Amino acid sequence: MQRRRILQAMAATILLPGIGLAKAKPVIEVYKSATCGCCTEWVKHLEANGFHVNARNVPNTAAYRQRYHVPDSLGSCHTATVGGYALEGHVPAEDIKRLLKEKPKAAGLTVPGMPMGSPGMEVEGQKADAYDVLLFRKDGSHTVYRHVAAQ
Ligand SMILES: [Cu+2]
Repeated sequence: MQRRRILQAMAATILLPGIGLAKAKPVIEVYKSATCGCCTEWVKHLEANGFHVNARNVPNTAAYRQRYHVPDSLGSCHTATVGGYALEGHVPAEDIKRLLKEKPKAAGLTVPGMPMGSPGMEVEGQKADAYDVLLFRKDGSHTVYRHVAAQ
């Protein structure tokens, strides 16, 4: 009986902080132009996957790429930040969750350009292109974080 009570107490201390974390959804700050429709669709994708999003319309998105060390060659339509990382373009929510869990040494994730079929870039009746989610560093180097196959 004694042993069981200790185990219950341990379970409570292990589980309770976890419940607290699950409630506090990570906030993603998004910088986009006012006319960007696919940016808004990406924001909806994030919210549907449990993120809180603060989207701001800015006159010059390039300034945010520069601020958050996104190489020009890896740029897309919007820049965002979460948990000290930058997110460029139509990065899928599942990769953001993995990023926040694994916390790699990097500046952030980017999906360069605007691949057809990436979150926010879905077009009815259009096939999804293959694309890479890239992990990039402040020095401009990058590696493939995940390859997404064509569909
Ligand atoms: Cu876009």
